[in-house]
Amino acid sequence: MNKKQGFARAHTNIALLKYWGKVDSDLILPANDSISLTLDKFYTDTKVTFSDDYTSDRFYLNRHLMNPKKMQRVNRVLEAVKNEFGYQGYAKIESENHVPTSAGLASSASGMAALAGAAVDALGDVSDLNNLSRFARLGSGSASRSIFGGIVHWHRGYDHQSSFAEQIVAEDEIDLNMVTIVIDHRKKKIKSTLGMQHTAETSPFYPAWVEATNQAVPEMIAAVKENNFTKIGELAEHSASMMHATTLSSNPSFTYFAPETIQAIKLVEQLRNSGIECYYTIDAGPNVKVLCQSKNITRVRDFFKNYFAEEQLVVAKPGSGIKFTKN
Ligand code: 2P0
Repeated sequence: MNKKQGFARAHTNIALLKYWGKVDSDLILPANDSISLTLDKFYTDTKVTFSDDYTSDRFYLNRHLMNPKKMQRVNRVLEAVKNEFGYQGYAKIESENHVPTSAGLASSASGMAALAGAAVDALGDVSDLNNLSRFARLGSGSASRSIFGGIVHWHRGYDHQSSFAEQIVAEDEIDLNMVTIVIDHRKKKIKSTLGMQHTAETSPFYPAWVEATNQAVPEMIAAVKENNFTKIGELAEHSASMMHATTLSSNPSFTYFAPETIQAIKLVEQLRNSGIECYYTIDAGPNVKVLCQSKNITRVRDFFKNYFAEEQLVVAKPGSGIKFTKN
């Protein structure tokens, strides 16, 4: 049996300047650039085996076989990689998620990045990280950023070739940490893909969102390169607020916020006003992520322990880019 095997580990990321809406939903070309922080603890390990003997592609997530009908995004990545390397057989994909749902983080970014990396590792050369980023993007937009460690910039581009991510600074060059307040760890009611599409189609604020985000990109890049925590935090908080304003202004309107989301926002403001510098960011769900410097992680956690259970508070630090071994 002629087998080719590849492996990759990719970490999740949290957007500082958010991706929210596409101009092309087949290629996953976003309306605006985005910038993210890759996180250390949460990752996906994926092994891909190609064999001429297989008769279909199969995907095992945490050892459970995925329904082939739910494999469209996996197939998009696989087909693109197979085409690039001229491979005609099928694949067995074995993926282990180390992104506990209880951590309030999504796993599609690390999952699709690890899939792209392992598939390319099996068939060809993994040294072109920008190309891995393009393949990951075809699975999930935010996955394009999970190829790299530290702080990462996804260029929106205008076609498959020009839409990929790049590292701005490495994980050891930035003092930026995240304390997640897990308000609800259940699956979100309105998936990001649908939420962003509805917003882009119906919010009169949407063009302003795109323009404001693209304008903030050079400011965020400069702030990151200077390790200017205040500026990074202010830009990140504003980006999250603007993104959530587009959902409120869509028609029919919706919000990802729960009552405790507002409570946590107010507490972040209170803590900041008391002299402990921190900023919030929020994704397509109710959980609030608090950005802070290393010296304040314990103080931030201790403050929030007064209002939330200890298990609801999850700390993450900057993480590394994709790896092709387990160590
Ligand atoms: C982000 N989110 O920049 C934004 C902020 C959620 C809020 O990227 O449709 O799962 O697969 O490209 O990548 C989540 O969206 O969406 C996301 P698709 P994805 O992190």
